[in-house]
Amino acid sequence: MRPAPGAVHVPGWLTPDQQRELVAACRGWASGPVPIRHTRLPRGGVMSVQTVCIGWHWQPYTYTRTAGDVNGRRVAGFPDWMVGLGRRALADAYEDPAAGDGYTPDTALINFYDGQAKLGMHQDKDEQSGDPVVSLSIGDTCVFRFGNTESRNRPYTDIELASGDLFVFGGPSRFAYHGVPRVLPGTGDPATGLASGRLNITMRVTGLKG
Ligand code: MD5
Ligand code: FE
Repeated sequence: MRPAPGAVHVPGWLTPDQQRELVAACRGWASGPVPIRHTRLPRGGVMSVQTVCIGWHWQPYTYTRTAGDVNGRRVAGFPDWMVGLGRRALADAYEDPAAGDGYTPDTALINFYDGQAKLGMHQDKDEQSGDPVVSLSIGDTCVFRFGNTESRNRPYTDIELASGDLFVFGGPSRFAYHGVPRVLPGTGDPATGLASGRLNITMRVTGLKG
């Protein structure tokens, strides 16, 4: 499904085994050198989503190698196997075996949503690269709001993202506004290892050096 140019939704892309392995890996990162936390916003707010980063540490609105807002430690490295997963995601989404060639994501934001968590409409523009974002969802289904590049307001399209779904945001959709207005509790399969809630992994290319 292609909701917009460059945006591709591939339902059920991850196998149950891959989902379980990703949940286990994310659990390790969540309790790794920089534990998962509710990100604080510069104006005093706190995000309802909990985030742990690998490769680079994101905080609004910058990427650093160390987590100055958590414990000052360096985040875990971005593993080669995840680069491979990102390349296969692009090849499958764009139905072009070469589409992932040269794609080298160097950070992932791993978001955990409990039943009440939401993500307001925003753009991802802290990266110095227009390379695609690869999004993987596991656990409870959510309503994902896919907007336009002009403003956080209408027109937008609400799409359900379920466990195992791949979404690639490339081309003109890379800088579209988007958000998660709600999670649908009880829709996930505990066999993934997530008893409740939603996990979303987004791989990105920061375009940063060092
Ligand atoms: C999520 N995460 O479901 C989403 C998936 C975030 C975030 O939004 O910033 O952590 S990533 C969705 C995304 C990325 C880049 C572009 C667009 C969507 N888009 O154009 O809609 O937790
Ligand atoms: Fe985003």
